Amino acid sequence: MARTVLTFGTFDVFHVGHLRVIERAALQGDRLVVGVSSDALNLSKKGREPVFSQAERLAIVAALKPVDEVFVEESLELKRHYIEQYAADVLVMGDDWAGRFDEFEDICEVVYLPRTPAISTTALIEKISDLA
Ligand code: C2G
Repeated sequence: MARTVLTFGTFDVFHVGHLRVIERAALQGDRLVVGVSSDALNLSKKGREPVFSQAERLAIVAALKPVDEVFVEESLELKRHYIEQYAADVLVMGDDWAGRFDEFEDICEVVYLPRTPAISTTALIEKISDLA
C-alpha cells in the first residue's frame, strides 16, 4: 500500500526553506499531497495579503518534482477533514508547529521536521524592501 504524506503551508515568496521541507516530507512516504493556504486564511492569520496569490502559490508548489497533488487549505480548523479526505498516513509540519497537531495521532503519524535556519518569507520581504 502506498504511504501518503500530507503537509501544509503558505509557501509565499517561495524559498529554499520551503523546498527543503517539501523534499524531506516526500521522503516520509510514497505520495506527497500539499495543502496551500488560501489568500483569505493568510489574511486572517498574518494580517496581510500574501505577496503571491493562492493561484500562483499553488502553481509553484504543484510544479515541484516531489509533489503529487495540491489543494487549497481554506481553514486551519479543517486538518482532520483533510487528513481523512486524502487518506494521509503521515502529517508532516515544520517544527515551528511542534506539538500543535498531536491531536491527530489517533488517525495518522505526526512528524515535525526542523526548519531550515536563517531564511523566512518575512526576512526576504524586508531584504527586498531594503534593496528597493
Ligand atoms: N519552513 C522551513 N524552514 C524555513 C521556513 C519555513 O522548514 N526556514 C517550513 C515551515 O515549517 C512549514 C513550511 O515551510 O512547514 C511552510 O511554511 P509557511 O509558508 O510559513 O507556512 P505557514 O504560514 O506556517 O502555514 O496549516 C498550517 C499553515 O498552512 C502553515
